Order: sequence, then C-alpha cells, then structure tokens
Amino acid sequence: MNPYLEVLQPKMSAVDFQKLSRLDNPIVHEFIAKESDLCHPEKIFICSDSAEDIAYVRKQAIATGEEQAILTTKGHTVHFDGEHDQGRDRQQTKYLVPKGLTLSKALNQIDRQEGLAEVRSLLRDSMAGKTMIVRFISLGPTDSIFTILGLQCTDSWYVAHSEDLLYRPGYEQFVKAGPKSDFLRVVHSAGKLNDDKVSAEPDKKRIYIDHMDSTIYSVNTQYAGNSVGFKKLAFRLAIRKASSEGWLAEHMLLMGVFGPGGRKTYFAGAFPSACGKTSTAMLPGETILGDDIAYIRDIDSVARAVNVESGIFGIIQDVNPRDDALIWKVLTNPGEIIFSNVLVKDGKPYWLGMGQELPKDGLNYTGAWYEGKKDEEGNEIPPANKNARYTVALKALENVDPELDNPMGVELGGIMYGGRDAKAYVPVQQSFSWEHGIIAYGASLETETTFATIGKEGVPEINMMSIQDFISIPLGKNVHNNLDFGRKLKKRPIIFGVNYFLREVGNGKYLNSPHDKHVWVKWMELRVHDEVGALITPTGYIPKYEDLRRLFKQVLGKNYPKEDYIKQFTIRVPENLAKIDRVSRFYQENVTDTPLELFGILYLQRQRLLEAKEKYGDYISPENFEKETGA
Ligand code: SPV
Ligand code: MN
Repeated sequence: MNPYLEVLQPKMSAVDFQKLSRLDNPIVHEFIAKESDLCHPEKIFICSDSAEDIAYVRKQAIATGEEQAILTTKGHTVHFDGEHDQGRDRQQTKYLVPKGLTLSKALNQIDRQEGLAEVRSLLRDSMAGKTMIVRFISLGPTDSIFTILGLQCTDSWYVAHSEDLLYRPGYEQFVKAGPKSDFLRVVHSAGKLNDDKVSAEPDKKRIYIDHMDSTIYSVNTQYAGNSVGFKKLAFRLAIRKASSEGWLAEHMLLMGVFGPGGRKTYFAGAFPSACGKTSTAMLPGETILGDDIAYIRDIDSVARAVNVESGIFGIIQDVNPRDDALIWKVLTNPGEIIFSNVLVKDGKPYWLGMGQELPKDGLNYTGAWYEGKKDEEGNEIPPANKNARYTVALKALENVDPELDNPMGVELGGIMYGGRDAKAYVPVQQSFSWEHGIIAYGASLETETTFATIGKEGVPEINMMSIQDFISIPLGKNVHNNLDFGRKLKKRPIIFGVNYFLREVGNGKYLNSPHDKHVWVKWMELRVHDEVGALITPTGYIPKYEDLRRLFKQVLGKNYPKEDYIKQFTIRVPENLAKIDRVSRFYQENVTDTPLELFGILYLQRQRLLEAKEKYGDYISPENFEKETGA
C-alpha cells in the first residue's frame, strides 16, 4: 500500500477504500491525500460511476439541505446560492502566474506563490465536520482522442450532484488509464455555511487557476459557474492544453441543422454568456449536442467537434412555452432537474419571463420573499434572480443528437460568432474567408456585460471569440491559433457572424424577434452547401431578400416584409467604422502579440466601407449590393 492510501484509509468506509485502491494511480492518491490533509474533512466519499453511488450523492444533497425536495414534480429539487454569489465572479477569479512569466494584461492575475498561500489558507480546515466527495469525470466522450480526465474534491453534495447531470462519468476511465498524471484537478469548498446551507463568507470567495499544476481552487462559493470546476474553470486549463497541442477549446454550442431531404449539417456557435447560445442550440426541429463548451480537433484534415459536457446549466429567465417549447416541456415534467435561484411557492418553481403571473411571496435566494422586499442597499429584490438556472442532463431533451457520445465527434459544416451588438453588424452574414471570419467576427466580437457575471450590466466590451473571461493564453496567440487551425484543414467550416441584438436607429427597438434566429440558421445551412446565393457587402455576404422571404414562410409560417429586410440588412457605415476603431484600439492597447493579419483584415474592411460610403452614403440599403457571382 502506498503511504497516501495509508493516511486516507481511516477517513473512509471499507467499500470506499476499495474503490480508491482499485485505481492504480499513486498520483491520484497523493492529490486526494494532500487536499484531505489541507481541508481536514471528517470523512471521504469516493464516488464511482455506479448508479448506487450517484443516487447516494443525490440523496445527500437533499439530506444536508443544499438542495431542497420541496417541489412537487418528481425528480425536481431546488438549490439557492447566497445573495452575493449569483453569477461568475470575475473579480475573484484569477490566474496564478509564476515569477518571470507574463499573461496579457487584460487577464486577472496574481503572483502564484502569493495566490497559493492565500487560497490554501482559506481552504485550511474548510471541510471540518463535513464529507469530502471525490468525483471522477470525463470531459468529452469517453475512450476518445478528445477525452480529458478530471478529478474533483468538494465538500458540496450539490456540486457533486450537478456534475453528475453535467458530465460523463470518469471513474472507470481512471481505472483504465492506470498511473497517468495527465488529468485536471479541482479542489472546492463551499466554506462555512449559514443556517440556509449557503456559503456564509462571500468576501472570502476566491477562485484561482494554477496551470502549473493543472489545478483549480475554489472556496467560499456555491454558484455552479464558480464551483463546478469542470465548467468554466477546467475550460481555462483546456484552452492552454489545446494551444500547446494544436487543437481548439471553445465557448461554443454544438447543434445539428436539417437541410433539404433530411440532410443534417453540424454547427458550432460562440456567444458570450446570455447572448442566445442555449436558445440557438435548442431550436425546435433541429438537434442539440451541447450548449456551452466544445473541443474541436483536426482529424484527417476535417474539423470535428465534441461537447465537453453532457448536460445543461441553462438560464431559466424567459423560458416560456411559446418561445422554448422543448425545454419548457422538460422543466415541467418529471425527471431529474436542479432549479437554482428561482422562486418557490406551494411546491412549484417560478422565474422571470415564464409567461405567467408570479406569486407575491415565496422562498427565493434571499430566504422568505415578499413583494417589495429590499436588499441592504435599498434595492427591490426580484422574485427570482435574473441568473436563475436549471441543471439537467442532455438526454432529458427529446431532440438530443444521436452523435453526442461519438468518440470521433461530428464534422463541422459551419461556425457562428454572435455578440450583443446594438448598432453595427447585420443579423446574419457570411465571411469572405476563414481568416476574415476569425478576425472580423470572432476576434471582433463585441457584447455588453450581462447578469451572468457579478457587476454592472450593459457595459460594452470586446469579448474575443466569447472566451474573454476564460482565456488563459496570450490573447494574440489565441487569434493566431484560430487562424492556423483553419489553414491546415482541407475542408474549412464556413464562418458566419450573427447578431440577435441589432436595434433600430432612432428608437432603439430590437429589429428581430427571438424566433428569427431559426431562419438565420437555416440560411447558413443552405450556404454551407452552396444552395442559395448572397449579396456582397463590405462586411460579408448577406442573404438575398427572396431567400429569407421563403425561409420565413417555411420555418416560421411568417410573412417577411421587404421593409423589415431593408432595416435589418442596411449596412451602417459610421457604426461599422466605429466598431473597427474600437476593435483595433483594444488589440493595440491590450495585446502585444496580435497577429498583424488582424489589423490588415480590419484595414481592408474599413476600405470597403469607405468605398461603399463614397458611392451610396452612410446607410446603404442591401438592394444596392451586387449578387455574388453565380448566385
Ligand atoms: C456562462 O455564464 O457562460 C455559463 C454559465 O455558461 S457559467 O457556468 O456561470 O459559466
Ligand atoms: Mn457559458
């Protein structure tokens, strides 16, 4: 027996010890022993992939009060996070950077020694009197070139339960892997809990990423975006790994879109948080593979992608039976679901924008809630948090794609980049080339801060490829990696830019309904197969009116007036020039290693805009643009 097993044995049952010993991997044993020594749990539970262990985690989440079984629908539970723990915490999420190494200054960082000392002191004895749950998971399908193994030590049964819904089990993968050190490690403690079983010391919340040791530390938080280490935290480590190994780890949805004759084309889509990613992935009649994180590899010169996860931690605000029929059905029927930060009244969960009146009182993330209740600053507390969420396994959805667990992934026909851009980009356009798409749509992605992160909402910002919050390599290197990845492919996915948030000049009204994205997706599918033409504008290829009119009818049963098309697809020269200025400035000021190509491609786009302006003025109706040859 190795010395680590020896120290661990007294903390666990004979059965758990047997499960741990079955892993022929002293590196795993050492990690658990080290973290146990630091956090001092009373007991350790080793969670294998067995149905029995998984049921036990679920049972404990309820028994300890982190989840409450107060919802009447079978399988539904509710979890609350603290008032100051309702989103990802950018301020307190930092990279540990060793002396002598630098990261782009746009990234939040702390000296590694200092950060380690701080977070480890916060973790010291954090699990006293509690059980440390050890979970093994597989990021990506199992037994695949995409597989990355992950090991988490946490004292939160809610976190362990969430992981069960969100990831593929990995215990047997660890058994198979033998003494391998190449796995991601996460240590999490919810810290001291108050009577409501909520992290009681939000001011001591820290989320630190140590890429030197492939380890993530998270303490004094329960919000899944901060505590489920395999989500956005492991993603940061994966981005580094991908960068050094020549593949891509992306904040992207994956979906199948049906074309004529039942053809299915797979798309990946990058959108910043709360910009329509999940609702795109769940379009009715299409298939869903994933809504958050994808790994993309070049396999035999073809871009193939997998969903890193196997479940959804989705925003519940605005989910209603009319706009989101599929997920509505899942959320209102029996099955395993964790609701978080919703309002509960008489055994029923309620959320903002659900299409019905909400009760005037109930239980929410602030405890007993009543209409007019105010927070410490005197602001009225909403019935449910805007960032209230549901956690569910993808297999609960009737349109889950059959290739979800294919170890080879799916072949990508297209990639979309979608921001929150009120002023400049048209609702959908296709890039002139891989490089143009990566730079003008991906690297130029702009959004506004939303409720998915703690802090002020509505602040405009660049969100490169929607991974600005998660990037862990120099920003310029990421642009370079993306350019390079496509260049090596024989068959490059077609790149599209989408924008669901364009507003009318003058009155500021949104120009599109949330349903319109279905039409854009169908248009993209046809473009991938070269089955519809397009108009050439300075910023990309845009749809022709006739094609959209036909698709609006076909997909949504709606008439699509020409005036709408013209408003939506008018090229706004001043706004587009201003966008190019902002993007160029961002890279000039923040990124020392920007590939020169970025400035070149933006320069050409500026020239095209200026030439068009010369001919047609500031606001150019799509009717002025020429058809692509052959269209
Ligand atoms: C996001 O905010 O992008 C999410 C949820 O997908 S979180 O887990 O908080 O990252
Ligand atoms: Mn996300």
